[in-house]
Amino acid sequence: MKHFTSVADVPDVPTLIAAAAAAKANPYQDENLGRHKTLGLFFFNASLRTRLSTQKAAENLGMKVMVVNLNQEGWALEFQDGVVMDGNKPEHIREAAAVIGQYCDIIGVRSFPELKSREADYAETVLNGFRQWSGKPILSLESATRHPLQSLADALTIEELWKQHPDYGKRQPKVVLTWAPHPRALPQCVPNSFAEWMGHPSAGLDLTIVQPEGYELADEFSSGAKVSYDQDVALEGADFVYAKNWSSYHQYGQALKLDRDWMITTAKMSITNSGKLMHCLPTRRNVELADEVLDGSASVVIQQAGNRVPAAQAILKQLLLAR
Ligand code: SN0
Repeated sequence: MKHFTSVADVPDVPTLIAAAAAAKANPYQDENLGRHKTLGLFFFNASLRTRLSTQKAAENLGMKVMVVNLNQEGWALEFQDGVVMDGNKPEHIREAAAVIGQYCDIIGVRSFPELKSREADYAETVLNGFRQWSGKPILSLESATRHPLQSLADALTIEELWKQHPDYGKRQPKVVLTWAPHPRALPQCVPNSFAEWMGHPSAGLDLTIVQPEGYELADEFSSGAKVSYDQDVALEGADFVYAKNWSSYHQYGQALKLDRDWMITTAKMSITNSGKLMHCLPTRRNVELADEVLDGSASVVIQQAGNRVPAAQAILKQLLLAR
């Protein structure tokens, strides 16, 4: 695996999930693999889980890690070619990425969408700028359209829990990705990636995406899923409920309405088949998820966040091996 920016970079997803499970069981099995190798983590947006879990995963592999909050600490970067740089952006991505490539063996980048122009965001200008000009393997720490590190941790979490279920081996688990309310307009990254990973036949699960009208994801992500507009119907018999807010793709970047009755409550969870509740975090309590659910036994969000470490470790290992 040369880069990790989407599921398309992964040769075989089940093998990668197994590698993440192995890294969880024995975190120091490859503690010398990253010796004398440097991981640079570059953030244009806030991060808690991604930053800490990727740093810890790299350290488990013996790597050195440099973390930079580029939006606060670096020079503002110009990404357009051929511009006269007499404005407020002192450095071009061509030099910045090439220089970072001199210092780092693997480069992680977090860059959310601006949610103003669909064409600009879905062109992945920032991620691709680093990819094009650094000459080094690129690790997405959530880009404009995807969050694949999260999806691998999600896949590991579902596998761990489903293996303990009495129906394991008898049927596919029913997984429901549900839109949930939020006071702001958020990226489509997490649901895009979740749909792209879990809707693939090799995932071996039955995926439904449920959302209010106008919040449909792009077909390229949702084509492997059943699509529903009725949350109560969709939740029937669910083994896993993945709640997340996202802004509209078709009315690009907009929060169309708040729809507070889409919040996940105990009453909603009671429709499921003793379903487990997942969320990538951070979550807005009592807007997306009610306290009673988040603090109750159905919630697996902390296990899910814990799994970010072995997920990142399995990916960094593959990137190190491919060098
Ligand atoms: C990000 C998102 O993509 O939805 C990161 C999730 C891993 N979430 C937010 O930006 C939440 C911000 C807020 O105001 O709650």
